[in-house]
Amino acid sequence: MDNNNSGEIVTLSSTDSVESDSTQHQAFTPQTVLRSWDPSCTMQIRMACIEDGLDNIGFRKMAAFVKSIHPETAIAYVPTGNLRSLVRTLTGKGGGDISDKDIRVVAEFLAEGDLVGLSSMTQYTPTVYKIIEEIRTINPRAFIVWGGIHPIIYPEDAIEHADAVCTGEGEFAFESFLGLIKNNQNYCTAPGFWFRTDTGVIKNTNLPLMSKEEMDLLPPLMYQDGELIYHCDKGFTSLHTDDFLEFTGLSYNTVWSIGCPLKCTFCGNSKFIEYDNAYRNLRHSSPRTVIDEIKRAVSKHPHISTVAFHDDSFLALPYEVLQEFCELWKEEVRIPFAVFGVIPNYVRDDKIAVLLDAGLNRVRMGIQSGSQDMLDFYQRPTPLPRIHEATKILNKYHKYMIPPAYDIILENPVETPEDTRATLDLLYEMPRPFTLNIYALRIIPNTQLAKDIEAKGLDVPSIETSYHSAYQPTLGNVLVFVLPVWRMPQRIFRVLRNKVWPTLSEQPHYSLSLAICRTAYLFRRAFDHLRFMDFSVLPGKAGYLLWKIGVLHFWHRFFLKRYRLPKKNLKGETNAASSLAS
Ligand code: B12
Ligand code: SF4
Repeated sequence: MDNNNSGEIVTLSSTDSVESDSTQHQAFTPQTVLRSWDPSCTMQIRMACIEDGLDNIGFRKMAAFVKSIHPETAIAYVPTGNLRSLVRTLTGKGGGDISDKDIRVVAEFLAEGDLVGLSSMTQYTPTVYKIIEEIRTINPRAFIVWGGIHPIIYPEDAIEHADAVCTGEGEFAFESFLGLIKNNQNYCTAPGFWFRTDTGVIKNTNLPLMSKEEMDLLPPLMYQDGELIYHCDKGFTSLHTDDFLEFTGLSYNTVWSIGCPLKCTFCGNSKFIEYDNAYRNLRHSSPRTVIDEIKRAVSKHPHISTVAFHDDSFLALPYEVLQEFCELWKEEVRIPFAVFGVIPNYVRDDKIAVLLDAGLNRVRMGIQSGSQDMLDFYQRPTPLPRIHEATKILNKYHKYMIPPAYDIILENPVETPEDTRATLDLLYEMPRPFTLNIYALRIIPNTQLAKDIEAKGLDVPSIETSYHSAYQPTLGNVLVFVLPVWRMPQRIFRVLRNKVWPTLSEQPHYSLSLAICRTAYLFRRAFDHLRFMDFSVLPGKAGYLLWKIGVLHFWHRFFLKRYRLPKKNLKGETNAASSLAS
């Protein structure tokens, strides 16, 4: 499609990449937007993130960028629930849904924009579909763009609802898209987007991945910079500090490095790498930039007492980069931080030591299964001996850290009895203390795992079904909850593990035992966080009050053991830190 300077639309040239698509939309065609938008008027952009929390890291990056290039942009968060709510966690309820009435109010707000930008993961797609539908009825001329993880992983689905979907990093793609609209050029040529037109879907390729230098130039993530938040039944209000306390407690959540060298079949990464193999390489802004981002957040919320890095493979960063980061951290930030997305293959003693010395207080590592066959099925090149080694390294520092959390996937229908039991064996032998992030297998549509499971003719719930609410009450699952809390005598364990069967097998159910053991496991986790006065998973005002009256500071200063790196390592030697000091 092309349009001339007067804003008239001409038909697509044969060189435009159009694939025929049966999808048609009655109310909208891109032409209507081009005609309706008068370049002498200021275009209003309204953006919203539909997810069950306030982390929204990619959206906040994107929103900050859009606002920087187009100040007439209103930004809102629409939490569908509270991912860290204590009640929801204890009752095993998922992220929550918002009512049709709420959807209408959200849509009314968004429909005031000429351009609407939505962002979400796959879990929230039913809500996003409804919001889009409502926007159409209120303002059929609004042009709706959908970005975030869902359109990246499953653009074929997202484009059936939105007018355009962003299939990769959003910043420069959107800049180019907006530039084309503002210059009355054919915006359907914007890279990194798919467009739905009357004649089919235009699929443009993504821009090259952002370089480190470009990352340094991006504005910092939106963080209480005039955004709005939607409260069910109450409507939109300005985002307030209390909202952060409610959703993220005393923590600040961010992502520094992007990319992961692996491509496990259940993970979105398999898709990112399919688009661009360069996604395997870690890219990150300079340590200076990320430290400044965190200092900015702390200057707004001095109560921030933990920073959680959700990078996919933080420990794959080179030692020298980590060291530079740690030196800045110790000088300028000086609060505990947590590293998630740890891959066993990259756990190195010296890296853990340098991070601990700077303030690391928690790690989360993916294990997924104790069966080599299952790891192979997930195409996860993290051999069991490497997993053992990683847990030992982490355990060496257990006095200085909240017990590490290991991700485990349960309920894979492909498992044999030996596979299910192998995971229990691994957990039984693992050095303690540790805790687990226990996931029942869910399928992210359009990933390799989705294809593998379909090819086997099996049925696994999709990602929209909560991970945490629907554990099968099998003996195997009960034991998974017991083992982080209690290492039972070996004889009892041997007897019990031999009675374990994969989820799909006919077997007795232990609903009450599962509920009791899960509650004990959750209490144990909460207790471990309280021991470290860590309020990153315990949202609400209690942590804030303790911070305010100085308890947190006192506790950290006088009760917690701090790891100190031996002096020779501080001078830049990269050998393993062997001696521990408190
Ligand atoms: C950080 C993170 C979290 C954090 C924060 C979540 C958040 N909303 O920021 C926490 C811990 C809360 C979390 C939880 C969950 N997560 Co998570 N998480 C991630 C992780 C590791 C990084 C996301 C990120 O920030 N990337 C960096 C940013 C820069 O990229 P981005 O988000 O894609 O944003 C860019 C573009 O999408 C685009 N963009 C974004 N919004 C918009 C809007 C418009 C209009 C446009 C044009 C463009 C655009 O521009 C952005 C900047 O370049 C990803 C894995 C990954 N590599 O992406 C998984 C991932 C997103 N999580 C996933 C899942 C499944 C979950 C959970 C459901 C369960 C779980 N396994 O932990 C929960 C759900 C909780 C919730 N609140 O919704 C899946 C999502 C799969 C899917 N199809 O939905 C992923 C992909 C991991 C995986 N298993 O594959 N997660
Ligand atoms: S290691 Fe983690 S982030 Fe990397 S592909 Fe596997 S699951 Fe995804």
